[in-house]
Amino acid sequence: MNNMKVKLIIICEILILAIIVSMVSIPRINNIGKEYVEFNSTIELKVWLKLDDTNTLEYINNTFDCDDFAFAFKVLCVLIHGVSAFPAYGVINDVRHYFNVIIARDGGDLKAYAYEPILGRYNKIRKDKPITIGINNYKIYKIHLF
Ligand SMILES: [Ca+2]
Repeated sequence: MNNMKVKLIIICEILILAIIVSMVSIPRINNIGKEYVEFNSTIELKVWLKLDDTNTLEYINNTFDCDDFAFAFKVLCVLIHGVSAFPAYGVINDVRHYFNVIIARDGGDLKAYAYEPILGRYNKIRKDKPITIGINNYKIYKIHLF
């Protein structure tokens, strides 16, 4: 079986699993009218990210790479939790790298996290600081959210 067929089967399995999970637990979309839905707390976010196994998918260079991981993770977040996980890319030394931006409530504040679904690692995004994506610090001068 070629790699493309394996990828399609994995994606179909993820979607079926996400649909089944979403049928047994009602998505918590409680912010209708906003352009995003955040996690209710950073604790909830961290528990969910610990359970996420998107990083177990096989990375295939130029076929199933960073953008595919970011969009797959977005689908899982929307279907399973009813929350947003924006696929985003940062331009780093003229190279795009895709990751996810996730918003979580932290008391009365909102915090943004950069999630690297390839590695399953997250880091808080801090104003005027380089963004750490996975294990690398990037001085991203432009982020595009989808
Ligand atoms: Ca790709």
